[in-house]
Amino acid sequence: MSTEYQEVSTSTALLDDVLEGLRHPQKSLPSKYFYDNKGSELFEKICGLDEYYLTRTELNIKENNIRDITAALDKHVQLIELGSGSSLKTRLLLDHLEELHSYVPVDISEEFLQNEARNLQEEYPNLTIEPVAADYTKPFDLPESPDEVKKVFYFPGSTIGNFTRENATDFIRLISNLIDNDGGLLIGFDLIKDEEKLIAAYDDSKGVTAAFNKNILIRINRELNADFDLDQFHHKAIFNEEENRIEMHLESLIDQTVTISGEKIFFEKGETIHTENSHKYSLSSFREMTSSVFSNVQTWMDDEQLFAIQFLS
Ligand code: AVJ
Repeated sequence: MSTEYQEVSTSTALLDDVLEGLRHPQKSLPSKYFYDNKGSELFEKICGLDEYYLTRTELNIKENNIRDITAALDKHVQLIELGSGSSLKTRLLLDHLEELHSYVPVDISEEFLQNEARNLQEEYPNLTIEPVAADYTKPFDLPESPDEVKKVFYFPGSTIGNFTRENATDFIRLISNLIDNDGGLLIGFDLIKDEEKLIAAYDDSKGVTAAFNKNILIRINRELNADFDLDQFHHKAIFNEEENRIEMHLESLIDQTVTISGEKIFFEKGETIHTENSHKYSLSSFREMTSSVFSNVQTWMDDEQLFAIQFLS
C-alpha cells in the first residue's frame, strides 16, 4: 500500500467513523483517533501520572522478571510492537533479548512513529528497526523475515482493554494466525480492582486525562472542519460494573448543535459522547479469550496484583 493512498483513506475513514459514531442514540467516537501528535504526547504524560498506576506497574513487573520473560521469548525473534507509542517501555526488552532479529514498531501516528524510530536507532545503532505506520486493528503488511525467525507480537499497556471482549477475542485469533514459526504474543492487561483506584486513574487531579479526552474534539475541529466548543463539553470517567470497564465520556453541558464537514449534529444538555472503553480482567476471564488459540500461558504480576503480563504461545 502506498503512503499516499493510506493518507487519503485515513482522513475519509475519520469522517465516516466520526459521523457514524455520532448518529447513534448513544453517541460515540473510536478511541483510536485520540492519537494524533498532541494526543500521543498527552498519553505519554498520562503514563507518568501518580494516579495512572498502569504504566509503572507494568514496567516494574517487567524489570522484576526480565530474565524469565526474555527466556520465554527465546532467540532470533522479530519483535513486533503494536501501538508502539514512544517505545519507552520497550527498551528493557531490547536490552535483554538475545540475538534479536529485528524490531518492528507499528503505530497509527505516523509522524510520532518515525520520530521515535529515529531516536531509538541512535540509541541502538546495530538494531534493525522497521517501523510500520498502520492501524493494526485492520490487516496490515509486515516486513519480510527469514523462515527461521520467530514472530513475537508485543502488545503492552493494556491496550487490549480498548476492545470489547468480542473484538478482543477476534483480535487475539487474528494475531495467532500471523504467528507461523512458534512465536507468540507478549501482552499486558489491567486487572479488576476497587473502583476508586480505577476512577482516579482515568480522572486525574491535574486534568491531563480530561485534556486527552477533549483533544479528540480539537482534532475533529481541525481535520474535519468542525466547530465543537471545548468549553461546552466535560470529561467524565465512569466504571461500568456489568462490563468491568472504565468508560470515558464527553458530556454536553448545554443543548447545542455542532457542524462537522457540513453535517449538523444536535447534543442535548447532559448527553454524552462515549469515547473510550478500558476493560479490566481477571486471570480467568482473560484466559477464556485466549485458551482456544494459545495452549501455553506464562503469567507475571506485581505483588498487589494490579496488572498482569502474559506470554501466550
Ligand atoms: C492506552 C488504552 C491502555 O485505557 O488505560 C489512558 C488509554 N485512556 N487514560 C487505557 C487511556 C485514558 C489507555 N490505553
